[in-house]
Amino acid sequence: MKDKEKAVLVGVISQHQTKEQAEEYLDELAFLAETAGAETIGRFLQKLERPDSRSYIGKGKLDEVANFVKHAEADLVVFDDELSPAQIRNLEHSLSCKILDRSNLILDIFAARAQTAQARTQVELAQNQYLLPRLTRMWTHLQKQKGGIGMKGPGEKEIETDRRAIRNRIALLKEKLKTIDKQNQTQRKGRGAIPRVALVGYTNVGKSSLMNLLSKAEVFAENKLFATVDSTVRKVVLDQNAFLLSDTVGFIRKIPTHLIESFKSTLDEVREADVLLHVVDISHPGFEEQLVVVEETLRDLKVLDKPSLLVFNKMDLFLKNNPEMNASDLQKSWMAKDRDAVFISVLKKEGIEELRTKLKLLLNYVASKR
Ligand SMILES: Nc1nc2c(ncn2[C@@H]2O[C@H](COP(=O)(O)OP(=O)(O)OP(=O)(O)O)[C@@H](O)[C@H]2O)c(=O)[nH]1
Ligand SMILES: [Mg+2]
Repeated sequence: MKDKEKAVLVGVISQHQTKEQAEEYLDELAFLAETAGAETIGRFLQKLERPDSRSYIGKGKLDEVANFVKHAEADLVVFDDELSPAQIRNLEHSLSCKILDRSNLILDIFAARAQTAQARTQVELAQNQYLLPRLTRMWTHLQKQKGGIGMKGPGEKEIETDRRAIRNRIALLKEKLKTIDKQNQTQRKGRGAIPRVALVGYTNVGKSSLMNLLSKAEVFAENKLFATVDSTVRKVVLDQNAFLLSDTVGFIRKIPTHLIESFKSTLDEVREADVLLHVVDISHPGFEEQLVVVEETLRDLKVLDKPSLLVFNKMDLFLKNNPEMNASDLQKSWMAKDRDAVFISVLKKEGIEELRTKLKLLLNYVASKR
């Protein structure tokens, strides 16, 4: 097996961030890099009001990174924000390796994970839209590289073609998606009046694991970001109540805009759900911010007002790290204040009965409104 590509990560600590937050963001970028198949060998952070418009970081810092890249023989440098064509051009002058940004990584992971025709088409659309304004720079600089991270999806053939070909491809993919959407709509209509519950949440919080537990389905779950890119729907019977449970792609901060746009139809499962189960990984140091990122995404999708239940998962890990806490303290805290919340561990199968009870109440409520 080929050795892992060696990656160097670069981020900016903006005005409104603490050093800890910036480190945590870089941890997430490292996790993304790992999921994409790279090994992180260096991390650089610089305090800046905002990323530098020419080279993302300042000249001095860039020299430092360039030096490190040279000596450590890094294969790629990953920047924690989407780079503009001008930034890529300038960085190319200073760094003698592959240059990627956060969006590249996410798109790459999605491309590797997409299974259905719908997800594959959606990812390819997002990749093409991302590439269009960066075409000349990205192509020439990536073309010199032999495959690897950042190169999944559009193949050599497309690399040689021009902007117009990419535009045509975008138009074609949009048409293809329209057709798939129509088929899916018909399929969903066929499901009848059975209530629908959607699992939503940040990536890697345990949505697929919970789906497996509740429906005994075998949905791919692992400790990687974006294990799930497609949607899966399963019928679940809770006592007398049957409902359809859907598991879908997780959210993340700074998600590439094109990706959200092209995944709109996958997110129809969320838009058309009667009840949302918002799963949160309470053991994650940044879970409060993740919760906000998800709520903002739900607001964008105009579904924030749907009946929902907050499901704080991975309580086993949380309690291990915080032995002084217990579930009843949490029930009284802000997390369960003015909203429905349960504290569970899918791993230990704890709190699942309470989750079932609360879900039943929500389903009854939904039924009474019909
Ligand atoms: N300790 C602990 N780990 C858990 C628990 N639930 C899930 N996990 C682990 O968390 C990781 C992510 O689980 P998934 O179910 O794939 O998460 P997901 O939300 O579907 O993730 P994406 O599809 O990547 O967005 C896996 O390694 C699970 O084994 C839990 O209650 N406790
Ligand atoms: Mg999943």
